[in-house]
Amino acid sequence: MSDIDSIKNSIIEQINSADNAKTLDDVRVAALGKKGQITELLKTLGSMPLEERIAFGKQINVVKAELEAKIAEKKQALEIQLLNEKLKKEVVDVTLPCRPEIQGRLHPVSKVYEEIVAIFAQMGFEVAEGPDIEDQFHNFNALNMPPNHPARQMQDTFYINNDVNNAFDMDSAYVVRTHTSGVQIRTMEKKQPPIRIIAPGRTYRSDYDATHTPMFHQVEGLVIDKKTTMADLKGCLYDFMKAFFEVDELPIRFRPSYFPFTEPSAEVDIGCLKTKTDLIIGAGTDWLEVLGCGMVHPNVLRAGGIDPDEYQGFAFGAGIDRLAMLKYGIPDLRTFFESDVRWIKNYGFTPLDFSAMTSGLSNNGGLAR
Ligand code: 2U9
Repeated sequence: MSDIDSIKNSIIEQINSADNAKTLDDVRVAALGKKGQITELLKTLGSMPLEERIAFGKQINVVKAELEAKIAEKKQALEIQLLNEKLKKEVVDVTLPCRPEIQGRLHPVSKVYEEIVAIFAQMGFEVAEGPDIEDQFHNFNALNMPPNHPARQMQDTFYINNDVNNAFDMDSAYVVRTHTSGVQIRTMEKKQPPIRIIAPGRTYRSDYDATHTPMFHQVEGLVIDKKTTMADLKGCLYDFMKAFFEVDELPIRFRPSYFPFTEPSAEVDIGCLKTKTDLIIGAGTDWLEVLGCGMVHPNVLRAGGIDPDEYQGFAFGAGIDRLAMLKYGIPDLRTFFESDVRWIKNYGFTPLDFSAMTSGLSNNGGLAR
């Protein structure tokens, strides 16, 4: 066996027996580093006669490439071994029962979601759902928001770039829905009136402070029939508010407002008492904004395939998270989505006390806090 072969075999043996990344790297440096065995051999080439230099040079380079490949292979094997050991150590048995001191809690948003569904179900509404990723027709155009409408601007809406060539086209791009209104458009496309639905779900806008998070929850409602009027809208929302806030007498006022998808439009306030530390709903002389609503704009009915000369309807929208903050006295919206176990212990609900109109809506006795 030539000298170079025995050097190679000895290095391969060292590579094979290295059992961690540090030892392997030491072997690499000792063989291929600046003063490594193979590098030293290369240095002897200069003093050789030409023919011998060519042949020996070739031989060393082949050995060098072979050793580099062996080291890379071993490095990968060691990394996989390390990962497998880590995974084995960190394995979690998800079938184990929960420890009693960390019993699961229902998030206030889930609780309020259930309460809202229970109230509207009692009134004969169906729950409708739709995609979180919407096309611009269902999120904007059909809602009487033509291109260049301020609500479509970049700072509010998250646009999705799904072009394989990364060529972003603002006009054809999909969006993550800025409201659940696309669900109502899709319902109108599928079904002629009478329509009586609520559309609760996640919505997304580029905004972040104590009362805004980039993902939030909305519930919207839509009622369409031959003779649906603003009086029906007022009665429906009044009954909803009283049931939701669990008060028998509730001052409520409708303030004229503007939304592109409704005409006339209104914002709804409820009477309350604001003190330095408390908010009491249904008492006092202060007002609190809780909802937006109006009669569905004829252009919106038409976009959904419904004849505005035959049918009319009302719609409303509210923030579920905001309703949860008001009902359960939670001051900062950002804390809702931080997954802090202390927060959910404080503000969460026992999961088995489900919300129903027949058994007391919020099950206050079952409050986890
Ligand atoms: C269709 C027709 C009309 C839904 C409506 C509002 C008023 C409204 C806001 C409440 C708080 C959004 O989360 S929020 O910022 N919404 O004020 N929403 S009317 O109107 C529709 C929807 C769909 C087909």
